[in-house]
Amino acid sequence: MPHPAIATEDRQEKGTEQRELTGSEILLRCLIREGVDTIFGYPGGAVLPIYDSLYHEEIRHVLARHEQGAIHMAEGYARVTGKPGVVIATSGPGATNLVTGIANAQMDSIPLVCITGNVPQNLIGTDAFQEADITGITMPITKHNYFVTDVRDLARVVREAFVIASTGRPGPVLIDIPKDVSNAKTSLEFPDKVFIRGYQPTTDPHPLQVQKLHAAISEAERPVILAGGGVVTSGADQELKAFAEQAQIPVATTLMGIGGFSGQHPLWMGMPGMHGTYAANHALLECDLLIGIGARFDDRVTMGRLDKFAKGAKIAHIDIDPAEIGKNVDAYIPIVGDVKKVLQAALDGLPRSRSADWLRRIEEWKRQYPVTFRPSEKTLKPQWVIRHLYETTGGDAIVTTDVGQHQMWVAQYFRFARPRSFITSGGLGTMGFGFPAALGAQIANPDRVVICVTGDGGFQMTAQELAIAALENIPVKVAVINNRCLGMVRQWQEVFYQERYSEVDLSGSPDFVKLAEAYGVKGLRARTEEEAKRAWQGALAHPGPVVVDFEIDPAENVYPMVAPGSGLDEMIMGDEEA
Ligand SMILES: Cc1ncc(C[n+]2csc(CCOP(=O)(O)OP(=O)(O)O)c2C)c(N)n1
Repeated sequence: MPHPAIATEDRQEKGTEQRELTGSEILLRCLIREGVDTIFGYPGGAVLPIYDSLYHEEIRHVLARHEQGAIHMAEGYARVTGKPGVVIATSGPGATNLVTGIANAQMDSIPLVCITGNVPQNLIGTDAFQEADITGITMPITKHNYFVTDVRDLARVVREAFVIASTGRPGPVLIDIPKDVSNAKTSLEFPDKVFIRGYQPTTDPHPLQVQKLHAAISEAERPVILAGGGVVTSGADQELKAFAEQAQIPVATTLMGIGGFSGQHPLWMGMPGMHGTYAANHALLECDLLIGIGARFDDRVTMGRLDKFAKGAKIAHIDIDPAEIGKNVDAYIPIVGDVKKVLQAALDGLPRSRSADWLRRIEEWKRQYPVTFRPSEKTLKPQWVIRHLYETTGGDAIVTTDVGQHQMWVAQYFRFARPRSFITSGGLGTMGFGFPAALGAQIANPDRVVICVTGDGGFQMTAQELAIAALENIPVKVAVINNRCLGMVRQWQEVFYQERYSEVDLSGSPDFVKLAEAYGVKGLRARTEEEAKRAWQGALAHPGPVVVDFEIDPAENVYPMVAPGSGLDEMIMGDEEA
């Protein structure tokens, strides 16, 4: 079944508004018709007509302080709502400042519609002021992109962009609009359905493949589910729960899959891979059936050592994107389809696996080798901080992170019970993502607690967006896990480069409490557990945005750890966990 917005033949269904409008007016009418309530952006010469039209429209625009901030806000918004996030930037530097966010969205399958202005078409190719070939630049990092040459195409292009961004495997779509097109006039015709040649994502699974999956499950003694971001994206958490319970299969959730299966469920084994749990990694090593669901078997899970990965297992791979099947691992049972629909189909007649002994063994691993840390009287432990954030919110918060050690500690110690609650940069590993993503997530969910756990390095990449938190009173709670260094890089230099610490010292960073206050945001600091408890309580009680600077021991490392190039059987447990 195609998406309801995709026509099955070359026929467009049209709305009726016939008055002559400019390209920029058409653009905004189309965005409103798509249900867009918030645009994140930054103006400039090439988008002046669009911003002039915006002046007359009742649509919320968040004026970020950097285009990277704007696009990560749009990503945070999209990740928690499932709706495409919308960002606008001007030509040249405005457009190129979006590039990191676009690549991030492409890697993490985030639906985005990115609108850029460009110089008028008569200046294209002349190295005009603020000219950049943004469609060329973003060709490999967008799901699709458009350079609009005729205002009469604009309404159709916007409709197509939303359909492409949000259907199949979601992703970023860019629309580059030269200034002459946004100024040109035509009558507006809304196309309701669009025909996109070659784009008909397969959503329903082949029944024969589902039968094969049933047969494999009924024979399996050591089955494992590897649940990825596709479970969250397709809204299949309830189906996955029923599937795992009915077939009695333990579940590992990848970084992107966290929240797709409750971290409080007895069948949950935690995250696998480089900083994964002993139970999840050993289950992947020893399973006889591995069911990958909306997961892409990337190198942070397999360690690139496919020779050692699930060696004795049949692999079933469920994914909406046929290009993922067979990309990293050979699938014995490939199933192309929307994860939710595949699981719904598979639940009908789903057999129980013969996993009783296996589940007992996994329970034993979980009991014997939990993710743990040694408490300290002297220093504030980051793991303790994350566990405290978890306990004080009952796990019912949206948490965004940046990239580095703190990100892994959140993945390990915060037990997410709900999907769309853990918002992190998984594929691209984008420092600077966490804070603006939290602002976007909070804008979409004003009533939920939104926490940004960030590093002192990553926070400084997009901290200028504190202005937005203050101005719009967006009550995000920022927890800076401050180790005064680039912690994850420092850890690698300690473990793999014989403690040669090269350019990881972040001396010269601002006082984060004063930085927050300079923007009109509440700032608090904690160096001990007592101070941390008090500061965090104050942060949660405060109705507006807060930055809490948790000063931790710079020598703290993330364990367990698997060295790159090693197999999952070579886990470094760390002295605390050994
Ligand atoms: C934009 C960007 N530049 C560089 C890196 C490489 N990198 C990965 S983790 C890391 C250190 C992060 O330090 P910090 O933000 O303080 O977090 P911590 O690891 O200390 O928790 C760096 C530099 C990256 N992921 N993203």
